[in-house]
Amino acid sequence: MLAASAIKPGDLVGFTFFVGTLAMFAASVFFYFERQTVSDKWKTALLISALITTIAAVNYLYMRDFWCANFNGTNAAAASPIELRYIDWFLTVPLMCAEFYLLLKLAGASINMLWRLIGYAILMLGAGYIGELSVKLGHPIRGFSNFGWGVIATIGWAGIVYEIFFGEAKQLADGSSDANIRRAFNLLRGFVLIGWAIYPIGYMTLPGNVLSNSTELASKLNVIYNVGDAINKIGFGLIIWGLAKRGK
Ligand SMILES: *C/C=C(C)/C=C/C=C(C)/C=C/C1=C(C)CCCC1(C)C
Repeated sequence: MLAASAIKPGDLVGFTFFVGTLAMFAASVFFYFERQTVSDKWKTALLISALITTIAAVNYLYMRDFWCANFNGTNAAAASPIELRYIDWFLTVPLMCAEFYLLLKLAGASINMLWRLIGYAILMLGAGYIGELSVKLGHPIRGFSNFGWGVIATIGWAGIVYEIFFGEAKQLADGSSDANIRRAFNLLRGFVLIGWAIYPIGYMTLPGNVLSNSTELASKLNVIYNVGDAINKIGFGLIIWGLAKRGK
C-alpha cells in the first residue's frame, strides 16, 4: 500500500512529502482542465506541464512512504529516497527542456538544441546521483567524493544556463516577433538560474560537503529538494499556462 507508513509526530520532512504530493496533484488537475481552454498551438506545451506535475505527484506518494517507513528520528541519510528522487528528475527535467524547445519551435528551434539541453541535463543528474550514491555507500566513487561529483554536475547545469542565456536558444528568443514568447522565455530561464539553484544548495548539505556543518540545514536535504520541486515544477507550468492564455 502506498500510504502504509504514517508520518511520525514532528517529522517535518515527511510532512513536506505529503504537502508536495497534494500540490503536484492539484497543479496537474489544473493544467489538464485549463488545457481545454487554450489555442491548439499551446496544447502540447500545457500537456507537458501537466505530465511533469503528474509524474512528480505519483513519485511523491512513493517517496513519502519510503521516507516514513525508514526514518527513525535520526537516520536522515539512510531514509532518503535517492533512487526515486533521481528517477523523477531523469523524467521531468528532460520534459522541462522540451518546454524550451516547444516554446521556441515557432521561432525556428532545431531538434539539436533540444538534444544539447537533454545531454547537459543527463550529465547534471547522472553526476549528482553518483555523488549521492557515494554518501549512501560511504566511500568515494572513481576517486571522487560527493563534492567532486557535485562539481561535475554543476558543469551540466552551466551548459543549460549557457544555452539559454548565450546560445542558440537565446538567439532564437531574441529573434522572435512574439512578445509573449520572449516574456515566457525570460521567466523560464529565470527559474533555471535561480529556482534550480535551490538543488545544489540542498546537495551541499551532504556529509563532507560545504554546508554539512550547518545545523540549520543538515538532515534537511529532502525538505530543500521538495521546496525546489514545488517552486520549479509548478512555476514552469504556470508560466506556460500564462503564455497559452495570453498568446493567441
Ligand atoms: C523537477 C526537478 C528539477 C527541476 C530538478 C533539478 C535538479 C537540479 C538543477 C540539480 C542540480 C545539481 C547540481 C547543479 C549540483 C549538485 C547535484 C545536483 C544534481 C543536485
